[in-house]
Amino acid sequence: MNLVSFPSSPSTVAVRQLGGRIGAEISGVRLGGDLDREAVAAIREALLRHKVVFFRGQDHVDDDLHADFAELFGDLTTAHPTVNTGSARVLRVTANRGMAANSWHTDVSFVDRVPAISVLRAVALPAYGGNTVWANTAAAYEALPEPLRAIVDRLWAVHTNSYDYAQRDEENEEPDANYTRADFTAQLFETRHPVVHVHPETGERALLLGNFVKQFEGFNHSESSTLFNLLQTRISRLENTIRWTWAPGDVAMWDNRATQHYAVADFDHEFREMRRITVQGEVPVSIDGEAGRMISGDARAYTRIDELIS
Ligand SMILES: O=C(O)CCC(=O)C(=O)O
Ligand SMILES: [Fe+2]
Repeated sequence: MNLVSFPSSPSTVAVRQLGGRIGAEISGVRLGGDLDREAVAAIREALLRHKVVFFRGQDHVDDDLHADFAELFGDLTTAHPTVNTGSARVLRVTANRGMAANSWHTDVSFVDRVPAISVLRAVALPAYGGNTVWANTAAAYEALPEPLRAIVDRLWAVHTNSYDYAQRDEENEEPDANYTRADFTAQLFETRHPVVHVHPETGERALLLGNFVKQFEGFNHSESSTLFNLLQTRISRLENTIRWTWAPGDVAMWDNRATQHYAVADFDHEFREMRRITVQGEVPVSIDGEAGRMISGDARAYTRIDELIS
């Protein structure tokens, strides 16, 4: 049998900046596992610079191509530390009651090895609404006034999957039609992370917060809440964000180490399905070089995907 080797698909990656602080659209690339090294390097560079990048017209992408593409950027995680949505690598995010991940978060920040990159594709879209918004947490840090930086530079937060600062809304008790809050918290994870971490690729300092934060070390609950709101408000101010109106075939890819995101729950009872594949990250490290550490739970299986896919 002859082995025919196909040359990798020629791509001319074009990057168009969409916002002053965050967001770019990438064209000239057909997503899959066969991109050449130059294309992968160009996408990575755009991602690190713009924090979230969007690809349009990727209707050919299925779960396998989605995973093949994501894997060009690093080893994958399992779908989720606790939620099993039917596939080892793909997290299905579905909603048919107008609910969504409508609180600001960094994905899976409650484990030690916070994912590096998330790649999300639209599978079924509502007729209206259901946008997703991303915020740049490195730019938010940069914009902090000096006295506030002095506090956060040495501040540590406890992140947990059983707590959600933003999820105080009774209506949104079950955020997703695909799994319940009980599934989400089936196993308790608690991890302490520096509020300011040094990005392992860019060296930038970025705020690591979001709705999995339970409390700041050294502050009581009410003080934590005040400080949390002060910082979160700076992260999510509109100038620091980009809002994406999804079209079929769209894929978004974000640097989870320098962003938070929020899915807007304004699509009534329309059905919406997104699928996410996640690239493994490293343990966040503080300005002083101290790494985050798990307090409860064991998340090692989350990054040992090879044992799950045979
Ligand atoms: O549904 C969305 O647009 C985003 C959901 C989400 O938070 C995620 O996929 O990480
Ligand atoms: Fe998310």
